[in-house]
Amino acid sequence: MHAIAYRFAAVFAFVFVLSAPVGAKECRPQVIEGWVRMPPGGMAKKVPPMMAGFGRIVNRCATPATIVSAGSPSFGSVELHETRIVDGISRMRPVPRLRLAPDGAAVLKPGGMHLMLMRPGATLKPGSRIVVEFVLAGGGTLLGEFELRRPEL
Ligand SMILES: [Cu+2]
Repeated sequence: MHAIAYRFAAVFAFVFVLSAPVGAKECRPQVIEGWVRMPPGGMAKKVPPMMAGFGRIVNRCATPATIVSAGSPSFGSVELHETRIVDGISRMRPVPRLRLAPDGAAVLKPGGMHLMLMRPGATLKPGSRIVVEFVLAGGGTLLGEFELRRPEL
């Protein structure tokens, strides 16, 4: 009798643990296919002052979300930038707010919008997984994972 009761209790607790965080958590956008471009020449000699991050930020929620800042334990600072051609010259400018419509997505790609990752830590190497935390308007956060890759990949 006791053994069966314990087993039911264990199964119930397990299901509760699995389902509780999902039910309690608000819907948040997700980062998919995140990667960071390692500068040409690698980092054998010297850590470069900055790197660019790419991927997609997908909002599968029923409500819009706005990213207002970003940070990473692997970098001194992180900003969202966009690249634009002005008078034939490629220029970058910060994107202070990135709004994601319901079922919308932002594409970060070379030559377009990107994450500017400044002052990298010395331990980064190809294959490193970089965690970036995005802060949403209203105070929520979301975590994205970015893989450090060589430029030719
Ligand atoms: Cu930039």
